[in-house]
Amino acid sequence: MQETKSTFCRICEVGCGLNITVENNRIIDIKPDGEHVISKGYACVKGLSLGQFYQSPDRLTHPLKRVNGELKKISWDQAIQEIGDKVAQLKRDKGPDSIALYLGNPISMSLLPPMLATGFLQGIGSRNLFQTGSQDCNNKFVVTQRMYGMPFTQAFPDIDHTKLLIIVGGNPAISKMSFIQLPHPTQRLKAIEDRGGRIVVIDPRRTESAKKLGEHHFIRPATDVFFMLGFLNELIRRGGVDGDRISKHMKHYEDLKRFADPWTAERVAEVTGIAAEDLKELVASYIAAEGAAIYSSTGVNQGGNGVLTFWIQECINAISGNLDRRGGTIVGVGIADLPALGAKNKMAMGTERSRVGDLPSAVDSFPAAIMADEILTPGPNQVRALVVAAGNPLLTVPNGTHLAEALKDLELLVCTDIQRSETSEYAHYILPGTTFLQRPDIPFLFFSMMGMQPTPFIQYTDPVLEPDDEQRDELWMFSQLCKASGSPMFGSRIFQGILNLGYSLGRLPFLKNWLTPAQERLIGLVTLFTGQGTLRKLRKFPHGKLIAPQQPGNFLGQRVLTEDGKVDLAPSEFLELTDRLDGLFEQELAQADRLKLISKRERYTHNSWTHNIERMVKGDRNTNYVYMHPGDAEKRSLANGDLAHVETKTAVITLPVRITEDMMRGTVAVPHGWGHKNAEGLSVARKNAGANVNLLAADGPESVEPISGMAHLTGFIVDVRAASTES
Ligand SMILES: Nc1nc2c(c(=O)[nH]1)N[C@H]1C(S)=C(S)[C@@H](COP(=O)(O)OP(=O)(O)OC[C@H]3O[C@@H](n4cnc5c(=O)[nH]c(N)nc54)[C@H](O)[C@@H]3O)O[C@H]1N2
Ligand SMILES: Nc1nc2c(c(=O)[nH]1)N[C@H]1C(S)=C(S)[C@@H](COP(=O)(O)OP(=O)(O)OC[C@H]3O[C@@H](n4cnc5c(=O)[nH]c(N)nc54)[C@H](O)[C@@H]3O)O[C@H]1N2
Ligand code: SF4
Ligand SMILES: [Mo]
Repeated sequence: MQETKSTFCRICEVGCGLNITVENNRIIDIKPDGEHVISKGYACVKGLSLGQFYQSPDRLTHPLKRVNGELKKISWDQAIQEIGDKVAQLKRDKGPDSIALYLGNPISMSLLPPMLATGFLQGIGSRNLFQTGSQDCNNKFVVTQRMYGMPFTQAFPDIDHTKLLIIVGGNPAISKMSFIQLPHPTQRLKAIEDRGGRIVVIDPRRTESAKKLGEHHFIRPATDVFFMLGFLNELIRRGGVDGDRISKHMKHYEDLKRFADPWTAERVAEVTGIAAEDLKELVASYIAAEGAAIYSSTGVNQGGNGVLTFWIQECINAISGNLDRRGGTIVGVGIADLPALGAKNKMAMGTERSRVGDLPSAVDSFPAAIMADEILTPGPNQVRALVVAAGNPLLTVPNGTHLAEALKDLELLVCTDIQRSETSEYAHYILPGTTFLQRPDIPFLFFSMMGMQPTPFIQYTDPVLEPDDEQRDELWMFSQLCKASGSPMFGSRIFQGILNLGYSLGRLPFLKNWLTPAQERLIGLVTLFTGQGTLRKLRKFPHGKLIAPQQPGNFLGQRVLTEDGKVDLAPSEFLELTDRLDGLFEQELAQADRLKLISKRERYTHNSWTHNIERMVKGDRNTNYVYMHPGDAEKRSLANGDLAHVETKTAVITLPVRITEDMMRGTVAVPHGWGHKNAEGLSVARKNAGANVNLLAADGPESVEPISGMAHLTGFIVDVRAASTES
């Protein structure tokens, strides 16, 4: 019998409402949910094409073990026992840190799986957590930890009231944004202009967003820190600061002012490529606007200076009086006050140092860009086993060549995924997990718990599909791994004991429905304790339920979690980091005529994992390209469609060229997530391989950004030449 169920997509942060028609556990149709309280009938091609994923013969349905180089189906009992034994042996012989976890992006969009995976690592007692935050956003967490006292305190632009929004290094039209939950972002942002406001996009590419929304300024890649500095300098010069707010709620303003003093609009223009007059006009408009905000995203985060850039951005929003103001930026309140809870329990504030490179942890994890070194560098606590939970680091972290070498060296590599991947080609065991449509959920943690929602709502979804064959959910999988390795989840014997007992008794047919520990039950506890009611109540709102709107004016003086409750405008660690800026400025001037490479996200591909869906790689979408300006192409005798080598000290990749005026001169863009030619288990992606741009990026402790450990994935120097020419 056909049945249509309302749920929400969890591919990206938006979480669009979907109506999915199912028959015999198969998807018949996916439509946007017109009644959804925030997405209101909006969904993108990725969510709507999911049905094709479920038709693929490449889906994982059984645990696999590599035996003499071949993958063989094995039972769960065997997989759990063998992995558990190996983990226990390594923990005993080489210490808990010899076991590491890489937590990928896709399951992090769901509430429980990331907690359960880290609960497994915590149970073992290992510090070696790696996660995609060091590829996309850890700079933001470390900045707000120092400025506001907690990484989970994140301000977002008050989209529905702002008069001026400056978007730096984000492309809402394609990515649908990050650190703010905004379905149909272009429509929602367009409304700013319709109200007579202004949107300005700062990007080395004339992006889809720049074309649809407002004005655009090209910026030389990875010079955003100088743009922000020039902005700050001009803001102070023009007296665009709110002295009252500063003296009441902030500290170290004088240090900030002193530091900004030499960075005039004229000076920074030399490296950013944004004319001093344009910057001055923008600052004047920012000051004049009744509510303005600067927002930045991965184009800044991944550029090697994400900490300094985001810090200065936050200072601009704060000292101008726009932080915690209508039309400025808002620090939302989630269904739970995660920042306060986190501060009380010292969550994500760890100060561990990595074994290799002595780097600090950020939000309790180490940079994924040192994972290969942690595996390959001999000595006590060397990583010997890696569990990859919904990740494909081989394609998504810098220098996949080095990582491949490291993965080969591991004594144990376990990948849990929904299909095979480039990373799992090196795995000893591959475990079939569930997809988000097979799990119950509430909206993404950032939004439900950190309140980064312009229109707050709560929604509960039951699973839409049952697991197929031997697919298993993360609660079962990680609790079984914990049990088999003798390491209770979260290090709690009580919690593990309850899970064990539940699963054992749940085997008895008449108790099955009562005692099987289900993810639903845990989520039910979360909704109950956060005052959202029982799941039974929430099920009455299948399209979501609006909750109290976010308000400005309740953060400063009330929810700032630094010791004295004041916003720290100049944390000493950041001031120390500014020593590097003069050198960087000189370096920029010296390399002004070199090409820089930037990232580019595409409408049809999601990081590395949607390339096995036929529709996503149809026609000329069958590869990634090198996008370049006509002038840069001509100089290298490259015509549209020619093959070009793109080269750094780390590697050379070869791709067809696309010539476009949308690129800033001196900049080339290559989409990431490609390079599937060795993916045995991905029949479609393999034929539409493209090349892995991250082979060009450097890894290792020297290559990551200080403090945040962010990988440097955009804005680095490359050489491009026709593939027909020899080097
Ligand atoms: N279709 C699609 N959507 C996605 C994803 C996907 O892979 N595909 N990924 C999802 C994920 S995991 C995330 S984290 C979000 C990210 O969401 P966004 O941060 O919005 O990501 P991008 O679309 O890559 O936008 C980054 C922009 O930065 C620009 N840029 C690159 N280098 C620089 C620089 O040095 N300075 C400046 N000012 N700009 C620069 C790029 O040209 C690009 O326009 O997107 C999510 N949404
Ligand atoms: N050059 C460059 N590199 C980048 C970026 C960039 O902009 N430029 N962006 C970075 C960003 S923002 C991110 S977030 C990272 C992403 O990095 P990763 O998380 O490592 O990679 P993904 O491609 O998102 O997906 C990882 C795997 O998860 C699997 N998967 C999907 N859904 C599920 C599920 O429900 N359960 C399980 N078990 N597995 C599932 C997929 O099949 C895939 O194999 O990449 C980063 N890398
Ligand atoms: S915008 Fe994001 S959440 Fe919405 S359908 Fe597309 S991928 Fe899914
Ligand atoms: Mo991301």
